[in-house]
Amino acid sequence: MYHSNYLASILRSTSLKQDDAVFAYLTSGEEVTYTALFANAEKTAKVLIKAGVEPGDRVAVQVGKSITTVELYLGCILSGGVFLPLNTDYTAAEVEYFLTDASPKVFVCDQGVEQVMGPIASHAKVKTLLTLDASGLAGSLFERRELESAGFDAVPREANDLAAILYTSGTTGRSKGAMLSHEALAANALTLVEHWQFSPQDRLIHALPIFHIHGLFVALNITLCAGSSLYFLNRFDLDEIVACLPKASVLMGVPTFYVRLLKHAELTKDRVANMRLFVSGSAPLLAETHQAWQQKTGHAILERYGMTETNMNTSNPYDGERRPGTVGLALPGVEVKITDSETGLSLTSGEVGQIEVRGPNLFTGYWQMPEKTAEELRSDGWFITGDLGCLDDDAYLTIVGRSKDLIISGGYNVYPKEVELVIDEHASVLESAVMGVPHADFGEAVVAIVVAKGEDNDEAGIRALCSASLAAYKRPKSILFVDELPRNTMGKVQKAKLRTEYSSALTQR
Ligand code: MLC
Ligand code: AMP
Repeated sequence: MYHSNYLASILRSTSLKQDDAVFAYLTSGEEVTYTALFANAEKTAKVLIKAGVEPGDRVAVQVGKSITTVELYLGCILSGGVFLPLNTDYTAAEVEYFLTDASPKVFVCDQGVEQVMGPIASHAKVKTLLTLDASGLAGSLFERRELESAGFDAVPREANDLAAILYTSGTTGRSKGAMLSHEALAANALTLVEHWQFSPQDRLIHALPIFHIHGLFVALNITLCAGSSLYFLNRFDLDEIVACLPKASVLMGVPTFYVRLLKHAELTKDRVANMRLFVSGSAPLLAETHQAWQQKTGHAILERYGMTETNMNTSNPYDGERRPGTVGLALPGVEVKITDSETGLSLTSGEVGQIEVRGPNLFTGYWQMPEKTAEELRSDGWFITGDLGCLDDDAYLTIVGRSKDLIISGGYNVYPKEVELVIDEHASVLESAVMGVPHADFGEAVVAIVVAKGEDNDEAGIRALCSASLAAYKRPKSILFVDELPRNTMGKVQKAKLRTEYSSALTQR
Protein backbone atom coordinates (compact mmCIF):
# COMPACT_ATOMS: atom_id res chain seq x y z
CA MET A 1 0.00 0.00 0.00
CA TYR A 2 2.94 2.33 0.68
CA HIS A 3 5.54 0.57 -1.48
CA SER A 4 5.68 3.19 -4.24
CA ASN A 5 6.31 6.03 -1.78
CA TYR A 6 10.04 5.87 -0.98
CA LEU A 7 10.10 7.35 2.54
CA ALA A 8 6.68 6.15 3.74
CA SER A 9 7.46 2.54 2.86
CA ILE A 10 10.66 2.69 4.92
CA LEU A 11 9.06 4.44 7.89
CA ARG A 12 6.27 1.84 8.00
CA SER A 13 8.16 -1.37 7.22
CA THR A 14 9.11 -2.53 10.74
CA SER A 15 5.88 -1.59 12.50
CA LEU A 16 3.80 -3.43 9.88
CA LYS A 17 5.23 -6.66 11.29
CA GLN A 18 4.18 -5.89 14.87
CA ASP A 19 0.48 -6.15 15.53
CA ASP A 20 -0.76 -3.18 17.50
CA ALA A 21 2.66 -2.16 18.81
CA VAL A 22 2.63 1.13 20.72
CA PHE A 23 4.11 4.13 18.92
CA ALA A 24 3.60 6.69 21.67
CA TYR A 25 2.81 6.87 25.36
CA LEU A 26 1.19 10.24 25.99
CA THR A 27 1.37 12.26 29.21
CA SER A 28 -2.42 11.84 29.53
CA GLY A 29 -1.83 8.12 30.03
CA GLU A 30 -3.23 7.23 26.60
CA GLU A 31 -1.36 4.99 24.17
CA VAL A 32 -1.20 5.49 20.41
CA THR A 33 -0.59 2.33 18.41
CA TYR A 34 1.21 2.28 15.08
CA THR A 35 -2.03 1.10 13.49
CA ALA A 36 -3.90 4.14 14.82
CA LEU A 37 -1.03 6.50 13.91
CA PHE A 38 -0.96 5.44 10.27
CA ALA A 39 -4.76 5.24 10.01
CA ASN A 40 -4.90 8.91 11.03
CA ALA A 41 -2.01 9.75 8.70
CA GLU A 42 -3.96 8.18 5.83
CA LYS A 43 -7.06 10.20 6.70
CA THR A 44 -4.90 13.34 6.83
CA ALA A 45 -3.45 12.55 3.41
CA LYS A 46 -6.99 12.43 2.03
CA VAL A 47 -7.75 15.83 3.60
CA LEU A 48 -4.61 17.34 2.08
CA ILE A 49 -5.37 15.99 -1.37
CA LYS A 50 -8.92 17.35 -1.17
CA ALA A 51 -7.39 20.68 -0.11
CA GLY A 52 -5.52 20.75 -3.41
CA VAL A 53 -2.15 19.13 -2.62
CA GLU A 54 -0.49 17.57 -5.64
CA PRO A 55 2.90 15.83 -5.68
CA GLY A 56 5.65 18.31 -4.83
CA ASP A 57 3.30 20.92 -3.31
CA ARG A 58 4.46 22.44 -0.04
CA VAL A 59 2.37 22.00 3.11
CA ALA A 60 3.43 24.67 5.63
CA VAL A 61 2.68 23.90 9.26
CA GLN A 62 2.91 26.10 12.35
CA VAL A 63 1.09 24.27 15.10
CA GLY A 64 1.81 22.99 18.62
CA LYS A 65 3.35 19.63 19.34
CA SER A 66 0.76 16.86 19.42
CA ILE A 67 0.37 13.39 17.96
CA THR A 68 -1.96 14.95 15.38
CA THR A 69 1.03 17.00 14.18
CA VAL A 70 3.06 13.80 13.78
CA GLU A 71 0.14 12.34 11.82
CA LEU A 72 0.09 15.49 9.71
CA TYR A 73 3.78 15.02 8.90
CA LEU A 74 3.19 11.41 7.87
CA GLY A 75 -0.02 12.30 6.03
CA CYS A 76 1.87 14.92 4.06
CA ILE A 77 4.49 12.36 3.00
CA LEU A 78 1.75 9.87 2.03
CA SER A 79 -0.01 12.56 -0.02
CA GLY A 80 3.16 13.26 -2.03
CA GLY A 81 3.41 16.73 -0.46
CA VAL A 82 6.52 18.46 0.87
CA PHE A 83 6.39 19.04 4.63
CA LEU A 84 7.41 22.54 5.71
CA PRO A 85 7.35 22.91 9.50
CA LEU A 86 7.71 26.35 11.12
CA ASN A 87 8.86 27.20 14.64
CA THR A 88 5.74 27.91 16.72
CA ASP A 89 7.54 30.93 18.14
CA TYR A 90 7.79 32.72 14.78
CA THR A 91 5.89 36.01 14.65
CA ALA A 92 3.37 36.81 11.90
CA ALA A 93 6.05 38.94 10.18
CA GLU A 94 8.41 35.96 10.08
CA VAL A 95 5.70 33.57 8.85
CA GLU A 96 4.82 35.97 6.05
CA TYR A 97 8.31 35.62 4.60
CA PHE A 98 8.18 31.80 4.65
CA LEU A 99 4.75 31.63 3.02
CA THR A 100 5.70 34.11 0.35
CA ASP A 101 9.00 32.38 -0.36
CA ALA A 102 7.75 28.78 -0.36
CA SER A 103 4.27 29.38 -1.85
CA PRO A 104 2.67 26.41 -0.10
CA LYS A 105 -0.63 25.01 -1.36
CA VAL A 106 -1.84 24.46 2.20
CA PHE A 107 -0.96 26.23 5.45
CA VAL A 108 -1.98 24.70 8.77
CA CYS A 109 -1.83 27.22 11.60
CA ASP A 110 -2.89 27.31 15.22
CA GLN A 111 -6.61 27.84 15.68
CA GLY A 112 -5.92 30.86 17.89
CA VAL A 113 -4.08 32.86 15.20
CA GLU A 114 -6.37 32.14 12.25
CA GLN A 115 -7.55 35.76 12.10
CA VAL A 116 -3.97 37.06 11.89
CA MET A 117 -2.72 34.38 9.50
CA GLY A 118 -5.73 34.45 7.15
CA PRO A 119 -4.77 37.66 5.30
CA ILE A 120 -1.08 36.69 5.28
CA ALA A 121 -1.93 33.32 3.75
CA SER A 122 -4.18 34.80 1.07
CA HIS A 123 -1.56 37.42 0.23
CA ALA A 124 0.92 34.55 -0.25
CA LYS A 125 -1.67 32.79 -2.48
CA VAL A 126 -2.06 29.81 -0.16
CA LYS A 127 -4.97 27.79 -1.57
CA THR A 128 -6.26 26.34 1.69
CA LEU A 129 -5.80 27.53 5.27
CA LEU A 130 -6.49 24.84 7.86
CA THR A 131 -6.27 25.03 11.64
CA LEU A 132 -5.34 22.80 14.53
CA ASP A 133 -5.29 23.64 18.20
CA ALA A 134 -2.49 22.84 20.62
CA SER A 135 -4.19 19.65 21.84
CA GLY A 136 -4.42 18.41 18.25
CA LEU A 137 -8.08 17.56 18.86
CA ALA A 138 -9.80 20.63 17.43
CA GLY A 139 -9.56 22.84 14.37
CA SER A 140 -10.63 22.47 10.76
CA LEU A 141 -7.86 19.98 9.90
CA PHE A 142 -8.96 17.71 12.74
CA GLU A 143 -12.66 18.09 11.87
CA ARG A 144 -12.08 17.26 8.21
CA ARG A 145 -9.87 14.32 9.13
CA GLU A 146 -12.54 12.83 11.34
CA LEU A 147 -14.90 12.71 8.35
CA GLU A 148 -12.48 10.52 6.40
CA SER A 149 -11.91 6.78 6.62
CA ALA A 150 -8.54 5.05 6.83
CA GLY A 151 -7.15 3.16 3.86
CA PHE A 152 -5.06 5.03 1.32
CA ASP A 153 -2.61 4.12 -1.39
CA ALA A 154 0.36 6.41 -0.82
CA VAL A 155 1.11 8.75 -3.72
CA PRO A 156 4.19 7.40 -5.56
CA ARG A 157 7.41 9.27 -4.79
CA GLU A 158 10.95 8.40 -5.82
CA ALA A 159 14.19 8.62 -3.83
CA ASN A 160 15.09 12.01 -5.33
CA ASP A 161 11.70 13.62 -4.83
CA LEU A 162 11.40 16.23 -2.11
CA ALA A 163 9.96 15.17 1.24
CA ALA A 164 10.54 18.36 3.23
CA ILE A 165 11.82 21.91 3.20
CA LEU A 166 13.20 23.28 6.46
CA TYR A 167 14.27 26.89 6.68
CA THR A 168 17.61 27.74 8.21
CA SER A 169 18.59 31.28 9.11
CA GLY A 170 20.69 33.06 6.54
CA THR A 171 23.86 35.10 6.97
CA THR A 172 22.29 38.00 5.12
CA GLY A 173 19.15 37.92 7.24
CA ARG A 174 17.10 36.01 4.65
CA SER A 175 16.30 32.43 5.64
CA LYS A 176 17.07 29.68 3.18
CA GLY A 177 14.86 26.65 2.61
CA ALA A 178 16.92 23.46 2.70
CA MET A 179 15.34 20.92 0.34
CA LEU A 180 15.47 17.38 1.72
CA SER A 181 14.73 14.39 -0.45
CA HIS A 182 13.00 11.14 0.49
CA GLU A 183 16.35 9.40 0.21
CA ALA A 184 18.24 11.88 2.41
CA LEU A 185 15.77 11.36 5.27
CA ALA A 186 15.45 7.61 4.83
CA ALA A 187 19.19 6.97 4.44
CA ASN A 188 20.06 8.93 7.58
CA ALA A 189 17.34 7.33 9.70
CA LEU A 190 18.35 3.81 8.67
CA THR A 191 22.02 4.53 9.35
CA LEU A 192 21.25 5.88 12.82
CA VAL A 193 18.95 2.98 13.73
CA GLU A 194 21.84 0.63 13.11
CA HIS A 195 24.58 2.83 14.49
CA TRP A 196 22.78 3.57 17.76
CA GLN A 197 21.33 0.02 17.89
CA PHE A 198 17.65 0.90 18.02
CA SER A 199 15.13 -1.94 18.30
CA PRO A 200 11.37 -2.32 18.85
CA GLN A 201 12.14 -2.62 22.59
CA ASP A 202 13.40 0.97 22.80
CA ARG A 203 11.41 3.71 24.47
CA LEU A 204 12.67 7.18 23.62
CA ILE A 205 11.85 10.22 25.73
CA HIS A 206 10.73 12.81 23.18
CA ALA A 207 10.83 16.32 24.66
CA LEU A 208 12.18 18.22 21.64
CA PRO A 209 10.14 20.43 19.35
CA ILE A 210 9.06 18.75 16.09
CA PHE A 211 9.68 21.66 13.73
CA HIS A 212 13.45 21.10 13.50
CA ILE A 213 15.37 18.09 12.23
CA HIS A 214 16.50 16.97 15.70
CA GLY A 215 13.03 16.28 17.10
CA LEU A 216 11.38 15.64 13.73
CA PHE A 217 13.74 13.52 11.68
CA VAL A 218 16.39 12.23 14.07
CA ALA A 219 14.03 11.28 16.90
CA LEU A 220 10.80 10.49 15.02
CA ASN A 221 12.17 8.84 11.89
CA ILE A 222 14.50 6.59 13.87
CA THR A 223 11.65 5.55 16.14
CA LEU A 224 9.42 4.82 13.15
CA CYS A 225 12.10 2.92 11.23
CA ALA A 226 12.97 0.79 14.24
CA GLY A 227 9.38 0.24 15.36
CA SER A 228 10.32 1.63 18.79
CA SER A 229 8.09 3.64 21.14
CA LEU A 230 8.11 7.20 22.41
CA TYR A 231 7.29 8.88 25.67
CA PHE A 232 5.80 11.82 23.84
CA LEU A 233 6.00 15.05 25.86
CA ASN A 234 4.16 18.01 24.34
CA ARG A 235 6.77 20.39 25.67
CA PHE A 236 10.07 20.39 27.50
CA ASP A 237 9.28 19.64 31.13
CA LEU A 238 12.14 18.67 33.40
CA ASP A 239 9.98 16.83 35.94
CA GLU A 240 8.22 14.85 33.21
CA ILE A 241 11.56 13.79 31.73
CA VAL A 242 12.82 12.71 35.15
CA ALA A 243 9.57 10.79 35.74
CA CYS A 244 10.02 8.93 32.42
CA LEU A 245 13.65 7.93 33.03
CA PRO A 246 12.99 4.65 34.91
CA LYS A 247 10.68 3.35 32.14
CA ALA A 248 12.61 4.61 29.13
CA SER A 249 15.77 3.52 27.33
CA VAL A 250 16.91 6.57 25.30
CA LEU A 251 16.90 10.35 25.70
CA MET A 252 17.74 12.78 22.90
CA GLY A 253 18.31 16.42 23.64
CA VAL A 254 20.25 19.60 23.14
CA PRO A 255 23.00 20.38 25.71
CA THR A 256 20.61 22.61 27.70
CA PHE A 257 18.59 19.45 28.53
CA TYR A 258 21.63 17.91 30.22
CA VAL A 259 22.70 21.12 31.95
CA ARG A 260 19.21 21.43 33.46
CA LEU A 261 18.83 17.73 34.31
CA LEU A 262 22.13 17.81 36.21
CA LYS A 263 20.56 20.34 38.59
CA HIS A 264 17.53 18.14 39.24
CA ALA A 265 17.56 16.63 42.74
CA GLU A 266 16.08 13.33 41.54
CA LEU A 267 18.66 12.58 38.87
CA THR A 268 20.44 9.56 40.33
CA LYS A 269 22.17 6.41 39.10
CA ASP A 270 19.17 4.34 40.24
CA ARG A 271 16.74 6.46 38.25
CA VAL A 272 18.63 5.87 35.00
CA ALA A 273 19.33 2.18 35.61
CA ASN A 274 17.18 1.11 32.61
CA MET A 275 18.50 3.75 30.25
CA ARG A 276 20.94 2.61 27.57
CA LEU A 277 21.64 5.82 25.64
CA PHE A 278 21.78 9.59 26.11
CA VAL A 279 22.32 11.54 22.87
CA SER A 280 23.25 15.22 22.64
CA GLY A 281 23.48 17.45 19.59
CA SER A 282 22.51 20.68 17.79
CA ALA A 283 24.98 22.73 19.85
CA PRO A 284 28.32 22.14 21.57
CA LEU A 285 28.19 19.99 24.68
CA LEU A 286 30.81 21.25 27.11
CA ALA A 287 33.33 18.59 28.10
CA GLU A 288 32.59 19.49 31.74
CA THR A 289 28.87 18.69 31.23
CA HIS A 290 29.86 15.36 29.68
CA GLN A 291 32.08 14.58 32.65
CA ALA A 292 29.57 15.72 35.26
CA TRP A 293 26.92 13.54 33.61
CA GLN A 294 29.17 10.51 33.64
CA GLN A 295 29.99 11.05 37.27
CA LYS A 296 26.37 11.48 38.32
CA THR A 297 24.73 8.78 36.17
CA GLY A 298 27.49 6.43 35.08
CA HIS A 299 26.57 7.09 31.42
CA ALA A 300 28.77 8.72 28.78
CA ILE A 301 26.60 11.05 26.69
CA LEU A 302 26.89 10.24 22.99
CA GLU A 303 27.48 13.49 21.11
CA ARG A 304 26.75 13.74 17.41
CA TYR A 305 26.95 16.49 14.80
CA GLY A 306 24.39 17.46 12.22
CA MET A 307 22.78 20.31 10.32
CA THR A 308 19.44 20.99 8.69
CA GLU A 309 21.15 20.78 5.29
CA THR A 310 22.86 17.48 6.00
CA ASN A 311 20.95 15.54 8.65
CA MET A 312 23.51 13.72 10.84
CA ASN A 313 27.14 13.64 9.75
CA THR A 314 29.20 12.30 12.61
CA SER A 315 28.62 10.48 15.86
CA ASN A 316 30.66 9.25 18.75
CA PRO A 317 30.63 5.45 18.70
CA TYR A 318 27.93 3.38 20.37
CA ASP A 319 30.48 0.73 21.26
CA GLY A 320 33.81 2.39 21.69
CA GLU A 321 35.27 5.52 23.15
CA ARG A 322 32.96 8.54 23.40
CA ARG A 323 35.39 11.42 23.58
CA PRO A 324 34.16 14.51 25.43
CA GLY A 325 34.58 17.68 23.38
CA THR A 326 34.47 15.79 20.07
CA VAL A 327 31.55 14.96 17.79
CA GLY A 328 32.98 11.56 16.93
CA LEU A 329 33.54 9.80 13.64
CA ALA A 330 31.91 10.10 10.21
CA LEU A 331 28.75 7.98 10.09
CA PRO A 332 28.75 5.02 7.69
CA GLY A 333 28.22 6.31 4.16
CA VAL A 334 29.20 9.87 5.12
CA GLU A 335 32.57 11.43 4.24
CA VAL A 336 34.13 14.26 6.23
CA LYS A 337 37.16 16.33 5.29
CA ILE A 338 38.85 19.47 6.55
CA THR A 339 39.80 21.99 3.90
CA ASP A 340 41.64 25.26 3.56
CA SER A 341 39.09 28.03 2.99
CA GLU A 342 41.34 29.82 0.49
CA THR A 343 42.44 26.90 -1.66
CA GLY A 344 39.76 24.29 -0.93
CA LEU A 345 42.53 21.71 -0.52
CA SER A 346 42.35 19.02 2.17
CA LEU A 347 44.30 19.59 5.37
CA THR A 348 46.01 16.92 7.39
CA SER A 349 44.98 15.65 10.82
CA GLY A 350 45.35 18.21 13.58
CA GLU A 351 45.02 21.19 11.23
CA VAL A 352 41.99 23.43 11.67
CA GLY A 353 39.96 24.29 8.59
CA GLN A 354 36.46 24.30 7.19
CA ILE A 355 34.44 21.13 7.69
CA GLU A 356 33.07 19.67 4.47
CA VAL A 357 30.76 16.66 4.25
CA ARG A 358 29.40 14.43 1.51
CA GLY A 359 26.89 11.57 1.49
CA PRO A 360 23.34 10.43 0.75
CA ASN A 361 22.18 12.38 3.82
CA LEU A 362 22.71 15.78 2.16
CA PHE A 363 20.07 18.24 0.97
CA THR A 364 19.62 18.89 -2.74
CA GLY A 365 19.97 22.68 -2.51
CA TYR A 366 18.31 25.83 -1.20
CA TRP A 367 14.78 26.46 -2.37
CA GLN A 368 14.88 28.91 -5.29
CA MET A 369 18.40 30.07 -4.44
CA PRO A 370 20.69 28.48 -7.05
CA GLU A 371 23.53 30.95 -6.39
CA LYS A 372 23.51 30.30 -2.63
CA THR A 373 23.40 26.57 -3.33
CA ALA A 374 26.39 26.80 -5.67
CA GLU A 375 28.38 28.77 -3.06
CA GLU A 376 28.05 26.05 -0.44
CA LEU A 377 27.35 22.79 -2.26
CA ARG A 378 30.21 21.93 -4.61
CA SER A 379 29.45 20.25 -7.93
CA ASP A 380 31.28 17.11 -6.76
CA GLY A 381 28.81 16.72 -3.87
CA TRP A 382 30.89 18.20 -1.02
CA PHE A 383 29.02 20.65 1.21
CA ILE A 384 30.86 23.46 2.98
CA THR A 385 29.20 23.41 6.40
CA GLY A 386 30.36 26.80 7.70
CA ASP A 387 31.74 25.04 10.78
CA LEU A 388 35.45 24.96 11.55
CA GLY A 389 37.16 21.93 12.97
CA CYS A 390 39.91 19.37 12.86
CA LEU A 391 40.23 15.61 12.62
CA ASP A 392 42.62 13.79 14.93
CA ASP A 393 44.74 10.77 14.02
CA ASP A 394 41.83 8.46 14.88
CA ALA A 395 39.44 10.46 12.64
CA TYR A 396 37.48 11.94 15.56
CA LEU A 397 36.12 15.35 14.60
CA THR A 398 36.35 18.36 16.91
CA ILE A 399 34.36 21.49 16.11
CA VAL A 400 36.39 24.52 17.12
CA GLY A 401 34.25 27.35 15.79
CA ARG A 402 32.20 28.67 12.92
CA SER A 403 33.15 30.66 9.85
CA LYS A 404 29.49 31.68 9.62
CA ASP A 405 28.42 34.48 11.97
CA LEU A 406 25.98 32.31 13.88
CA ILE A 407 24.76 32.17 17.49
CA ILE A 408 23.40 28.86 18.80
CA SER A 409 21.20 29.47 21.82
CA GLY A 410 19.72 26.41 23.50
CA GLY A 411 19.94 24.59 20.16
CA TYR A 412 18.20 27.34 18.17
CA ASN A 413 20.18 29.19 15.51
CA VAL A 414 20.21 32.96 15.38
CA TYR A 415 21.97 34.93 12.69
CA PRO A 416 23.06 38.30 14.15
CA LYS A 417 22.32 40.09 10.88
CA GLU A 418 18.62 39.32 11.12
CA VAL A 419 18.42 40.84 14.62
CA GLU A 420 20.60 43.82 13.68
CA LEU A 421 18.30 44.64 10.75
CA VAL A 422 15.32 44.80 13.12
CA ILE A 423 17.09 46.91 15.76
CA ASP A 424 18.45 49.28 13.13
CA GLU A 425 14.90 49.97 11.96
CA HIS A 426 14.19 51.74 15.27
CA ALA A 427 14.13 55.50 14.83
CA SER A 428 16.48 56.12 17.77
CA VAL A 429 19.18 53.70 16.58
CA LEU A 430 22.21 54.67 14.54
CA GLU A 431 23.66 51.17 14.33
CA SER A 432 23.95 47.93 16.25
CA ALA A 433 26.08 44.83 16.64
CA VAL A 434 24.49 41.57 17.75
CA MET A 435 26.56 38.66 19.02
CA GLY A 436 26.56 35.63 21.26
CA VAL A 437 28.05 35.55 24.74
CA PRO A 438 28.50 32.51 27.01
CA HIS A 439 25.34 31.56 28.90
CA ALA A 440 25.23 28.86 31.57
CA ASP A 441 21.80 27.52 30.53
CA PHE A 442 21.52 28.18 26.78
CA GLY A 443 25.24 27.80 25.97
CA GLU A 444 25.19 31.12 24.15
CA ALA A 445 22.87 34.09 24.62
CA VAL A 446 21.98 36.79 22.10
CA VAL A 447 23.06 40.29 23.16
CA ALA A 448 22.96 43.61 21.33
CA ILE A 449 25.34 46.54 21.46
CA VAL A 450 23.63 49.67 20.24
CA VAL A 451 24.74 53.15 19.23
CA ALA A 452 21.89 55.65 19.62
CA LYS A 453 21.42 58.56 17.20
CA GLY A 454 20.86 61.11 19.94
CA GLU A 455 20.98 61.38 23.70
CA ASP A 456 18.05 59.05 24.40
CA ASN A 457 18.53 55.31 24.79
CA ASP A 458 15.12 53.89 24.01
CA GLU A 459 15.71 50.35 25.25
CA ALA A 460 11.98 49.72 25.83
CA GLY A 461 11.19 50.83 22.28
CA ILE A 462 13.86 48.55 20.81
CA ARG A 463 12.58 45.62 22.88
CA ALA A 464 9.01 46.25 21.71
CA LEU A 465 10.15 46.28 18.09
CA CYS A 466 12.05 43.01 18.58
CA SER A 467 8.99 41.42 20.22
CA ALA A 468 6.83 42.38 17.26
CA SER A 469 9.27 41.14 14.64
CA LEU A 470 11.35 38.32 16.07
CA ALA A 471 10.71 34.95 17.71
CA ALA A 472 11.45 35.10 21.47
CA TYR A 473 14.65 33.04 21.28
CA LYS A 474 16.17 35.57 18.82
CA ARG A 475 15.52 38.62 21.00
CA PRO A 476 18.53 40.04 22.84
CA LYS A 477 18.74 38.93 26.46
CA SER A 478 20.70 42.16 27.14
CA ILE A 479 21.07 45.47 25.34
CA LEU A 480 24.06 47.69 26.00
CA PHE A 481 24.45 51.26 24.71
CA VAL A 482 27.87 52.50 23.61
CA ASP A 483 29.10 55.68 21.91
CA GLU A 484 30.54 53.93 18.88
CA LEU A 485 31.35 50.50 17.48
CA PRO A 486 35.01 49.58 16.95
CA ARG A 487 35.87 49.07 13.28
CA ASN A 488 38.87 47.68 11.44
CA THR A 489 40.59 49.50 8.57
CA MET A 490 38.09 47.99 6.12
CA GLY A 491 35.27 49.59 8.13
CA LYS A 492 33.98 46.21 9.39
CA VAL A 493 32.66 46.09 12.97
CA GLN A 494 35.13 44.24 15.18
CA LYS A 495 32.84 41.85 17.01
CA ALA A 496 35.76 40.00 18.57
CA LYS A 497 36.86 43.24 20.19
CA LEU A 498 33.34 43.98 21.40
CA ARG A 499 33.10 40.47 22.78
CA THR A 500 36.30 40.82 24.79
CA GLU A 501 35.41 44.25 26.00
CA TYR A 502 31.79 43.70 27.03
CA SER A 503 31.37 39.94 27.37
CA SER A 504 31.64 39.80 31.13
CA ALA A 505 29.32 42.78 31.63
CA LEU A 506 26.72 41.24 29.33
CA THR A 507 27.08 37.68 30.61
CA GLN A 508 26.36 38.67 34.19
CA ARG A 509 23.14 40.54 33.45
C1 MLC B 1 13.35 29.57 25.04
N1 MLC B 1 13.80 30.83 25.14
C2 MLC B 1 15.02 30.90 24.63
C3 MLC B 1 15.30 29.60 24.17
N2 MLC B 1 14.24 28.78 24.44
N3 MLC B 1 15.90 31.91 24.50
C4 MLC B 1 17.05 31.65 23.90
N4 MLC B 1 17.38 30.42 23.44
C5 MLC B 1 16.52 29.39 23.55
N5 MLC B 1 16.83 28.18 23.06
C6 MLC B 1 13.18 32.02 25.73
C7 MLC B 1 11.72 31.80 26.04
O1 MLC B 1 10.92 32.22 24.96
C8 MLC B 1 11.55 32.67 27.27
O2 MLC B 1 11.47 34.01 26.86
C9 MLC B 1 12.87 32.51 28.00
O3 MLC B 1 13.82 32.24 26.97
C10 MLC B 1 12.89 31.40 29.02
O4 MLC B 1 12.51 30.22 28.37
P1 MLC B 1 12.51 28.81 29.08
O5 MLC B 1 11.25 28.61 29.84
O6 MLC B 1 13.78 28.60 29.78
O7 MLC B 1 12.47 27.89 27.77
P2 MLC B 1 12.01 26.41 27.61
O8 MLC B 1 10.62 26.36 27.14
O9 MLC B 1 12.36 25.63 28.84
O10 MLC B 1 12.91 25.98 26.37
C11 MLC B 1 14.30 25.80 26.47
C12 MLC B 1 14.68 24.62 25.58
C13 MLC B 1 14.20 24.96 24.14
C14 MLC B 1 16.16 24.43 25.62
C15 MLC B 1 13.98 23.36 26.04
O11 MLC B 1 14.84 26.14 23.69
C16 MLC B 1 14.39 23.85 23.17
O12 MLC B 1 13.57 22.93 23.07
N6 MLC B 1 15.48 23.86 22.40
C17 MLC B 1 15.74 22.84 21.42
C18 MLC B 1 15.89 23.45 20.07
C19 MLC B 1 16.06 22.36 19.00
O13 MLC B 1 15.31 21.43 18.86
N7 MLC B 1 17.12 22.50 18.20
C20 MLC B 1 17.40 21.57 17.13
C21 MLC B 1 17.64 22.33 15.83
S1 MLC B 1 18.15 21.18 14.58
P3 MLC B 1 10.53 35.06 27.55
O14 MLC B 1 10.75 36.31 26.75
O15 MLC B 1 9.15 34.50 27.45
O16 MLC B 1 11.04 35.13 28.97
C22 MLC B 1 19.84 21.33 14.53
C23 MLC B 1 20.60 20.33 13.77
C24 MLC B 1 21.11 19.27 14.67
O17 MLC B 1 20.40 22.14 15.18
O18 MLC B 1 22.30 18.95 14.63
O19 MLC B 1 20.31 18.76 15.45
P1 AMP C 1 20.89 24.06 12.11
O1 AMP C 1 21.17 25.01 11.02
O2 AMP C 1 19.83 24.51 13.06
O3 AMP C 1 20.62 22.74 11.57
O4 AMP C 1 22.19 23.98 12.99
C1 AMP C 1 23.34 23.33 12.51
C2 AMP C 1 24.54 23.79 13.25
O5 AMP C 1 24.47 23.39 14.62
C3 AMP C 1 25.82 23.18 12.75
O6 AMP C 1 26.30 23.82 11.59
C4 AMP C 1 26.73 23.34 13.94
O7 AMP C 1 27.27 24.65 13.96
C5 AMP C 1 25.78 23.17 15.11
N1 AMP C 1 25.87 21.84 15.73
C6 AMP C 1 25.10 20.76 15.56
N2 AMP C 1 25.50 19.74 16.34
C7 AMP C 1 26.58 20.20 17.04
C8 AMP C 1 27.45 19.64 18.01
N3 AMP C 1 27.30 18.41 18.47
N4 AMP C 1 28.46 20.41 18.47
C9 AMP C 1 28.64 21.68 18.02
N5 AMP C 1 27.84 22.27 17.13
C10 AMP C 1 26.82 21.53 16.63
